[in-house]
Amino acid sequence: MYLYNIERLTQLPDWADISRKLSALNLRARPLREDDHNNGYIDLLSQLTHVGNVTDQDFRKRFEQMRSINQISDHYIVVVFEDTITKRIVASSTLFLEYKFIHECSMRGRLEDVAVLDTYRGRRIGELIVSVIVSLARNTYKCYKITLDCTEELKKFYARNDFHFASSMLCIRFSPTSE
Ligand code: 16G
Repeated sequence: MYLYNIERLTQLPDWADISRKLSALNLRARPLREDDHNNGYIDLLSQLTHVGNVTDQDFRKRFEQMRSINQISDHYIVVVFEDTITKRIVASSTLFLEYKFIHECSMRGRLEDVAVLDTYRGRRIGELIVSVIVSLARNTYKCYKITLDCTEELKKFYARNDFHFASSMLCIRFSPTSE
C-alpha cells in the first residue's frame, strides 16, 4: 500500500526524463510504502538526523496516520528512490503541503528530510530527488513557493538547485537531542 497515489509521480510532465536518469542508475522512484521499515527507510533517515527507536509497529502507525490524512487531501508526499536490484531505499525526500488562505488559497510546499545513503552519494541522486519534489510542488500542486531549512554546509547544494536565500529560520528546540 502506498502513502499516496503513484500517479502523482507518473503524471509529472518531466517523469520520462526523471525515469530515464533513474534507470541509468538502477533506481526507480515510488511513494513510501507501509513495509518500508524493512527496506531501509529508517536507516536512511538516521543518516540525516536522530531517529531513535522506531519499531516496525511505530512506523506502520505513523504511516497510517499520514495515509489517512492524504485520503482527505494530499499533505505528506514522501518520495523514495529504490535500488531496483537490492530493493533497498537509497534516497528519500518529503514534500509537505501547507494549505493557505493567502495567494488565492494557494499552498506552500516544504522540502523536508532529503537523505541519500552514504554509499550512493556522488552520483547526483540528491539533485534528482530534489528536482522531483520541486516538480511536484510546481506542476502538480501549483504551490506559490517551496521552502526548506538546512545546515550552513548544504546551502551551496540547494543554491545549485535553484533555491535562494530568502529569510532566516527562527526556532525553539524542544527535543533533548538538540544541538
Ligand atoms: C534538515 C532537513 C529537514 C529535517 C532536518 C532534521 C532538508 C531540506 N532539511 O534541516 O527536513 O527535518 O534536517 O534535522 O532536508 P533536525 O533533527 O535537526 O531537525
